[in-house]
Amino acid sequence: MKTFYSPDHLRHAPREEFTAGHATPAVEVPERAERVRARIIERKLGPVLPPRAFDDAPLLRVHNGAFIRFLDRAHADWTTRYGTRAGDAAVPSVWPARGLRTMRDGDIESRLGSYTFDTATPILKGTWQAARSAANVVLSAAEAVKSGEASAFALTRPPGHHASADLYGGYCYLNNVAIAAQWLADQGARPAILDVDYHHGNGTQAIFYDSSEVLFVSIHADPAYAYPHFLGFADERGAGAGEGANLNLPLARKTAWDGYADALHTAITRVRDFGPDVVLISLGLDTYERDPICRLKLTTGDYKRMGTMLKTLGKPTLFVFEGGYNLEALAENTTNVLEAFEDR
Ligand code: Q9C
Ligand code: ZN
Repeated sequence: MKTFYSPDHLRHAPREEFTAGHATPAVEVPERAERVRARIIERKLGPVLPPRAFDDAPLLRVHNGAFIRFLDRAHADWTTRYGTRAGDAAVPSVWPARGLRTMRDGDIESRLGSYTFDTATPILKGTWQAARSAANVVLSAAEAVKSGEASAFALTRPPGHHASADLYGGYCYLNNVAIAAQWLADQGARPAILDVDYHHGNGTQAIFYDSSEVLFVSIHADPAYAYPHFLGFADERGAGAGEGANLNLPLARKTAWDGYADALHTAITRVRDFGPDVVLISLGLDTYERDPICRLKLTTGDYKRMGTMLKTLGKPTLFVFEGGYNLEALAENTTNVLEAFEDR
């Protein structure tokens, strides 16, 4: 299996996020992708290739143009406003909640509050370059699958599935998997997205909610107790033409492989019934039993079982890297999925 990777992700190196009112050490760090890349080479999964440069058109099929311009300029605008006094990271402290007015062309504070929904997703000097290169990575991997590869892995960082058309958050800025799915649909394909990250892919769901062109299925910790808290419930089934093309499978705390496999079987059945000609997997490994911020109970061996089950779909498959924060186990868990999928 070909892996696509850009070292530009190293430019996005958060040191802290704000969780439960405290500055806590960042978990979405460069070492994540570096460890996975090293393990792919050690296990001889296949070549690790640089992306080619795509223009902005595929991004603009998914994201709002003003949002993209905001992301590109936000850190410079923050520095102009605050210098180094406010530290390295642009993070808002106020939001246009109910009754307040969204201000997408206001000052930097208004724009930060209007374009994000949490305090965990800092904008650093190199964030835009990293996110923009991740879009090239996922598009290059999509192009490989489109040209006949049975599978490909986009080793994207920062992740993407929490970002919607005009909102960033959850460590995500551009929605990598959505950009690839829309690009594939625009090439005439019929894509299905299966999101196995611990967290609900609220951004991906929102982007395709009204669409019957792209199926979205997500298995995740129930938002009744888990981030992103405000989307990802079982009654969200799509709207308009997209009615029925969205399936959420929320899981109870501490679900282990048996319960997880039931949901995965349901998800795979729905994907098969949709009749896709390409499958995109939002591959988060934060369902792991010792993930530092999550509460499901998958083991390192279970990721092989996951790869074997995904293989039964028998479709060209694009794996897109999302979350997973246990640095000791992340590379093994990731390559277990990919290797089991390839095994014949
Ligand atoms: N107290 C991804 O896995 N912070 N994003 C949660 C919990 C945000 C996760 C705070 C978690 C985002 C791609
Ligand atoms: Zn996650």
